[in-house]
Amino acid sequence: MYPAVDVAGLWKLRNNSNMSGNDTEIQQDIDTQSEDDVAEPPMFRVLLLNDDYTTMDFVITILMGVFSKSPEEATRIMLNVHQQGVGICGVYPFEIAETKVDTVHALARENGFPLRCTMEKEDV
Ligand code: TYC
Repeated sequence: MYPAVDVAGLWKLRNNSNMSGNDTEIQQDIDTQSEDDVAEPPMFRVLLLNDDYTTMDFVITILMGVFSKSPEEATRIMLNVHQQGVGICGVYPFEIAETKVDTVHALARENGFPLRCTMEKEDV
């Protein structure tokens, strides 16, 4: 007895061996696009802004605790923000950047500081 299903036909379908040249190109375009989408999520810079009231020690503590910087790197970034007005704390996917901004604001308010933090999309 022969099987009720066309095994050879299904095998061809599975291997795309029945595709015309044009179908194959379209399928490759789709494959390439979805690979790019998965590989490169948009990234966001998290920026710290200077003010006249937040203590240097508090900013260093934030950079170490929220952005995982070493004491030396945290001090360098803090001084850069103090002198230039703004500085980059790190670059993250959207939701992580947003959570870090919220965490900085929450810790600053809890401790009575007006420290501000913002995020901006990186150019692709
Ligand atoms: N300018 C603040 C001071 O002199 C220090 C400071 C640095 C505040 C960085 C905020 O993001 C900041 N105490």
